[in-house]
Amino acid sequence: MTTNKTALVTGVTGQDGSYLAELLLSKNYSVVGLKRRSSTNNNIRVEHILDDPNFTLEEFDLTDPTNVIKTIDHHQPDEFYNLAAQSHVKTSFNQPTTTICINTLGVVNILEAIRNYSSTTKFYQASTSEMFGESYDTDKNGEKYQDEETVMLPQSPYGIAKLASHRMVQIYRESYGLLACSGILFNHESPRRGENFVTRKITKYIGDLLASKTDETLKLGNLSAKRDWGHAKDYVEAMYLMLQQSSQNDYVICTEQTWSVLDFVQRAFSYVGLDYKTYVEIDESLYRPCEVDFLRGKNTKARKELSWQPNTPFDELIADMIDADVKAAAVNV
Ligand code: NAP
Ligand code: F7E
Repeated sequence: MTTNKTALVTGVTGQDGSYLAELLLSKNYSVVGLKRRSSTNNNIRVEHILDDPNFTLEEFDLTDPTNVIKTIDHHQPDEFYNLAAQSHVKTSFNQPTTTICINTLGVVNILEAIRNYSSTTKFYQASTSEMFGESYDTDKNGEKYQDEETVMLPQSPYGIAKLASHRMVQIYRESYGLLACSGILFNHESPRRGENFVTRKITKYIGDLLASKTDETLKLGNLSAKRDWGHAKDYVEAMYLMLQQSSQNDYVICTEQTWSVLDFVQRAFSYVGLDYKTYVEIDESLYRPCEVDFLRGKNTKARKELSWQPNTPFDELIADMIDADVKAAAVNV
């Protein structure tokens, strides 16, 4: 089967990168997955597509401007999806400089390379609901929400770094006519979620517990924070749709529902017939210096202009993650 478009995907070894690469391959793209060098094999999330003739992996680090220029100039891609990031909010408090280097300067490197060497390339930037921080609007029923018009007041080095690159994308679009957009994605999870994000930490613990691989308690931080949690598989569809539009724009992608971390914990343990209180312990060292207390998006613009909608209810997401972790733990006993 001949392919007609080439897409470059940074962060392809991550959760979203792996799902997006799969989606683009299913649409007959030629996909170049860009990954930074590592001393050990971290291809686990893309192992199943490595043999696909339309998929190649290349070494790439977005903090290296020459490397970025050469890669983009060489491929002249139709589409470039930038999913690479230092993506952990708590880590960003301990490594603010690294976070700014990757999440802000790295994006500027890509924008400059596209502007100067491949100006017809369409560009997608992975922006985030963390940019809203402590800010929200209130609708006529008194419900709090965030959408494309909500003021952004980030509460972490991660949020600030992402907001700087978000604004850069807007500036390159408006000043130089770059075909560039940002998806403002709220939290999205899956069985491929990194193990140090709270949802996966919980579901992996449950898998290990049921396989008798742990007899320790599950240590968690702040259980009262609220998040709008969707499924990563649904969200990569939105990324693709954004680059198929005739002009580029920014979109909030979310489920419009909000749940506390405690809601997730309770439902996850109850899915396997257990009471979380027996297993969970609060560890204050896991609290953040500054927390985002409430996130609930409104996706009206994406529904209308992209015909996108989330397809995975909260309980289905939890079930998908637990089923996968229970299966993996049982296999690896
Ligand atoms: P993830 O699983 O942590 O993946 C991040 C990817 O970036 C990994 O492949 C990582 O490579 C790569 N990377 C990090 N630094 C790099 C560098 N200097 N050069 C090249 N690659 C580098 O994150 P994710 O959950 O898939 O999220 C994808 C993107 O969406 C990120 O930009 C994240 O900030 C953003 N986002 C995520 C969410 C969410 O809820 N998941 C919500 C909003 C926005 P290694 O494998 O070598 O570490
Ligand atoms: O924390 C609380 C924590 O690390 C969620 C990233 O993908 O989404 C993600 O960022 C909540 C926070 O995700 C633990 O304090 C309690 O309130 O899973 P998380 P995040 O910080 O919301 C946004 C949209 C992104 O863009 C980011 O890239 O859970 N929490 N106990 C905990 N969090 C962690 N990680 N570990 C705990 O033990």
